[in-house]
Amino acid sequence: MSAPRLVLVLGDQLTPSVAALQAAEKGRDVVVMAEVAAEADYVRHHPKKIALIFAAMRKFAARLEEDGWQVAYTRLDDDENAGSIPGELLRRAEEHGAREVLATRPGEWRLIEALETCPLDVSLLEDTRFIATHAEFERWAEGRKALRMEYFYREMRRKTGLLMEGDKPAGGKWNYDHDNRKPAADDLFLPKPLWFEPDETTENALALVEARFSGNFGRLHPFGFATTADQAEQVLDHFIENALENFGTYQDAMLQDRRFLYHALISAYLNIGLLDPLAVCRRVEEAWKAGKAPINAAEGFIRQILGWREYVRGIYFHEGPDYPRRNALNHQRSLPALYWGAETRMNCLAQAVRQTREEAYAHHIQRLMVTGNFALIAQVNPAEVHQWYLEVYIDAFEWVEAPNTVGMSQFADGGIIASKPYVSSGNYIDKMSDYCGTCHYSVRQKTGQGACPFNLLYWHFLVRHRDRFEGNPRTAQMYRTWDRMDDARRETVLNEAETFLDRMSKGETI
Ligand code: FAD
Ligand code: DLZ
Ligand code: SF4
Repeated sequence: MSAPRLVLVLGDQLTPSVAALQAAEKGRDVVVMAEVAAEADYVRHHPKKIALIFAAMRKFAARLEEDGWQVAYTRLDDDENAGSIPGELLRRAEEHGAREVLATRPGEWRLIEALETCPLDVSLLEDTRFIATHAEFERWAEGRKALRMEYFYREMRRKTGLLMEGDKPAGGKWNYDHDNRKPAADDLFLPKPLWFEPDETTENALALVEARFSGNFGRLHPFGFATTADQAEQVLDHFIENALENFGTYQDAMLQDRRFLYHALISAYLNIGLLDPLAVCRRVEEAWKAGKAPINAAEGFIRQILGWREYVRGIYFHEGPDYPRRNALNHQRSLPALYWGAETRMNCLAQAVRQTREEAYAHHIQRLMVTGNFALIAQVNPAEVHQWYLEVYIDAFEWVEAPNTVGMSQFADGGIIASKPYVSSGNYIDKMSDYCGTCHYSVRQKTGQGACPFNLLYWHFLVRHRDRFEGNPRTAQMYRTWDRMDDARRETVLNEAETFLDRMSKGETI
């Protein structure tokens, strides 16, 4: 029999359809899975994220063994653990007399480079779990002046036939976002997230994480995440049955005691391989066809996965390894301690951070228009913002996190992803949430003692970057509003904003 090959399956590649497994031969090849310090420590991940990945890896390995695969699995606390993925491959290569490695291209430049320089014969196979191939994205991007998601999304609709009637979009419009901006009223019938009581395997992973990572930001217990593909399917079913109908309408709403609203809570499962993106979109399309959800909900949801998720991945690989370090606006302040749970009087931030610490989850608008918006108008160094998002969310992997943070949220790529900076005064937060009612600051107050800091920093940001944004049709109107204010008021806003930023930089409670 020919020599065995090693088949690498990473912690976010947990599906039998992953390319390396598809290319391998059962009975000949050895699947290598390893919990390693290099992956668990390269940032201080939220403890829930590490527990999810280790529990899901262990269960997936057991499933592969049941299916007849030979699996060499290394636990984090195994004595011989080499500490890194290339180290584990070398150790297993020696053990099994193997030279060749089949690997699915990782979702992060750091690990791609580590595999490319590993002294074994590593074949990096394209990750076929995505709907667009790299070649398709590159063909779409070639020669375009602006890489806007909306046009890429239309290509993907045509490619997959999702929500298409012949060559026309279902219902006559490509995008129903216009119907999707309602603030939420608290609703007693809001769906409750599904909860999975930890089994023995999950309990073991939790104990390991508690022993090794309890210093990381984030609460480990209680832990009720799905850790197998079957359970992740149940989460999807639950969403389709109970929340999809209202997903579009309340997509941007925020309520402080209703953390999950009508969101699907499936990003982590998609990102680690427990759910397949195209299959998820097809399920939602079926629900729409069956009359279970209106078009604005189905289209809004499918756009997030078929459009945004595929698009940000395309951008991450198109732009290259330096992308997460870009800083087009030259913002240099440090991330304030409130992001790590230090006291703040800003209720919106306190709520978003508390929820993040407890759940490893915040929905898109909390990430974009509360924590992201504040970091941007407070002119925080985007590299620090990027690191924060990578550390604190259960679904954070660099290919999806960096474009969302560095590009969409911080405008640090100079406008490749976002056609305008996502900044707002307190008004937007007040309109979309119930945060302001119980805040120390007054959202209606524009200056003076107790004025909402978003109201000051918003203008300060726009004034500082006037050269860049004044000519942008999407922000030009704001400069006209600013110019109409009287001089004294403008001076007060800018002085108060400076004072606030100085206090923030000195570490005072803000
Ligand atoms: P829903 O709101 O129910 O949406 C359904 C699905 O659409 C999600 O599960 C997700 O797979 C996909 N999706 C929605 N928006 C996006 C988007 N902008 N980019 C990619 N996919 C999207 N998402 C991650 O998966 N990992 C991250 O690390 C991540 N970091 C983010 C950082 C910032 C600053 C911002 C603004 C957004 C980030 N997002 C990230 C996108 C989005 O916030 C999450 O995908 C979403 O909140 C996950 O919750 P959900 O499953 O309930 O999503
Ligand atoms: C995120 C993560 C963690 C915490 N631990 C492991 C691990 O021990 N072993 C592993 O194979 N993968 C892990 N991962 C996922 C990787 O970091 C992920 O594959 C890369 O970031 C590329 O997306
Ligand atoms: Fe946030 Fe300002 Fe509202 Fe307070 S008043 S919750 S700081 S937007």
